[in-house]
Amino acid sequence: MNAASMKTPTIRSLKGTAVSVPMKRPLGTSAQRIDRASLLLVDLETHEGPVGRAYAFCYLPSIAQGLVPVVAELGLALAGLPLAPVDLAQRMQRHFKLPGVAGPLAMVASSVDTAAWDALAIAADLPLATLLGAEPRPLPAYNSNGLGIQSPDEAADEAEELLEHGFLAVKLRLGREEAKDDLAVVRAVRRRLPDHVHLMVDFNQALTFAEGMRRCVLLDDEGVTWIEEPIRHDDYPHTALIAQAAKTPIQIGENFTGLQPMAAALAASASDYVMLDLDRIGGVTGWQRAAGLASAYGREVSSHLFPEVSAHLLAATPGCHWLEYADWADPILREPMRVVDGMAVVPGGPGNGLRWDDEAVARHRLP
Ligand code: SMN
Ligand code: MG
Repeated sequence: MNAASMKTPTIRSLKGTAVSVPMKRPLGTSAQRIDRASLLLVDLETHEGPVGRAYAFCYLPSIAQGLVPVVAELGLALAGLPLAPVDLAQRMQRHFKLPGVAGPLAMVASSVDTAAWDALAIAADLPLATLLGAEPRPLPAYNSNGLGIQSPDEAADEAEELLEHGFLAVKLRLGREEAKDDLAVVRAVRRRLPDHVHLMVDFNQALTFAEGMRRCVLLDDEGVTWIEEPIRHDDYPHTALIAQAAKTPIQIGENFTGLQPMAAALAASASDYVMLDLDRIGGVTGWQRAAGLASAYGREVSSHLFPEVSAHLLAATPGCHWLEYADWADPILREPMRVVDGMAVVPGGPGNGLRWDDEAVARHRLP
């Protein structure tokens, strides 16, 4: 290889596209019912040819739409720069310094980072996992589709349906007014699932501290693998007290925006397990740093959303635990993620494997 062919590619442009795609199984959380996935698709073009891709899960259609010009403006600031994600991350921190790298702006910075790593892996002709130093391998996945707030019978039926593709774990949303109503659903679902199937539960921050203490201990002997976000996501001292009181491991992390909250949570022993959200933690660059932090504290690491890219990252994460599988981006993907015998398949082609189905994108595009 001559020196010229080894030059770092340079960024040509960034493009954001907002889409809203119907979800097969609506998700009724304690906070809100979601029945469409509002996604911001990010394309990063390089002068040399490789195009990097990522998407952000924006929760509301207006957020996806509102971020399209933000991506275009960031593209003007990054055009011509080398495709060097660590340097780009610093540049993006500066770009968003005054408004603050939080909420939707953190999603933009994270997805551009993810797209940059994709383009880099494509330029290197390697799967992202391989570029990060890990062999692509099948990963244990839990089925996070469906299982929103619903009746015990409906939840038990749905839990059974979710075992298709050999899933060995599912996640149930909790946080009803009354603890006894949550408990009735946990018991109905647990009874219906074979013993070896894991059942995770997620309160989505529904409880006060006092209720959290009471309701997490109530689940002590109900066969639950983890209890997620029982109280406010950023109340680490009280989450730590709940983790001490409850037998079931406590899981938090989907709301860590950047490394500082995660460092504070780990220092406070807030949870037994941590999960990382690619779009809040800082894309591939942020995830790798977070994986190091989790490893220093000896914590198991799971993923939150973005199964397609998180699979590459989890393969390269010490303490790799569970991949959260959801099919929410499938309608706009040319090759949706595959799960075989409950294990997610890390795509073996170059890059992270995200390719848009252009016709579907046009159909679901938001104005
Ligand atoms: C969740 C994910 C996506 C939208 C709403 C809620 C949930 C999870 O907290 O962990 O899957
Ligand atoms: Mg959650």
